[in-house]
Amino acid sequence: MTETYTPPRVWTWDKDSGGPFASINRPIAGATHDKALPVGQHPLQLYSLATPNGQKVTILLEELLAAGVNDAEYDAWLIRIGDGDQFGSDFVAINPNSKIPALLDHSVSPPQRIFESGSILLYLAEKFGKFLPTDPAARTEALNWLFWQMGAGPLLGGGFGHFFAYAPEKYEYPINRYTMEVKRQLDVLDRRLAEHEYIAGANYSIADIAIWPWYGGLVLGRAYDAAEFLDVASYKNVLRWAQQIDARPAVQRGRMVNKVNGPLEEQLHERHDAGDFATKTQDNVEGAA
Ligand SMILES: N[C@@H](CCC(=O)N[C@@H](CS)C(=O)NCC(=O)O)C(=O)O
Repeated sequence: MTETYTPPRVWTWDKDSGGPFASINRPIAGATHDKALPVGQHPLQLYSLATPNGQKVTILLEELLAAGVNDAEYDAWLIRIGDGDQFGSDFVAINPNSKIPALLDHSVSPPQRIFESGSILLYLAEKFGKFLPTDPAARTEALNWLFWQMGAGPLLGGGFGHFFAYAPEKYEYPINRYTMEVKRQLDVLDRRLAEHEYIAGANYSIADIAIWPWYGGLVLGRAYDAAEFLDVASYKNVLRWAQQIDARPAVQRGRMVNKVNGPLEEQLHERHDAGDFATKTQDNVEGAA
């Protein structure tokens, strides 16, 4: 029998809650320290980390560049959330919510701040006229799914992933609750992808780019070590779509940017130029020699 907890009348922050994020979780917003952020040579300055939310933006930027949009060149700076970089003063000025990804567009005056991954995807898709259909019905469908991800994702990450993989103890109630919901979400996607090649229809869009790092990663066995538990192989259409997107070179590059875990050859801590990927490959060849 799980020990039960009787909440006090008023919650107070008197002890850390345990788990791997205990040191960065706090119940107050705002900066904890003064810290200037670096600014590179390109108009787009990204401050991020290669979590699924971070990967959405670097994948879109790499896709835009691959589609010939040279103005999408960007500098990607590393924000180590485990070290509290998201609470530095310059970062908080871009994102008062202290979460990666955060983008500053210096091509407009004054520079435009963009936070929330969905807002960043929409901003870039509209700015460059790519990966978002212009036909009103198709555009609305893409936005339906973009916003679906914004609502659904926290139940996967903050709900299922947290209690299945990160909570200091395993509790049956939250694991059951969020497993039920995540399997329902996978079924929603599976039914949609049974009838359409991509999430929004016939064309690859920011809806795929938002959903893939979370749900594609999950069915490809890259998240929470939960592939068997969730029986991801049964969502055949999601798997087909996930593999198709995984094979795109821009997606492979986007996944590497600001990555600080996994195999070294997949990590590009900062990205300032398309050549950084080639240099990285060269480093690896030299490293292996
Ligand atoms: N809704 C936000 C979520 C962003 C988010 O949760 N970012 C996490 C990493 S995936 C973060 O920066 N966490 C740092 C913290 O919670 O202090 C988005 O889509 O941009």
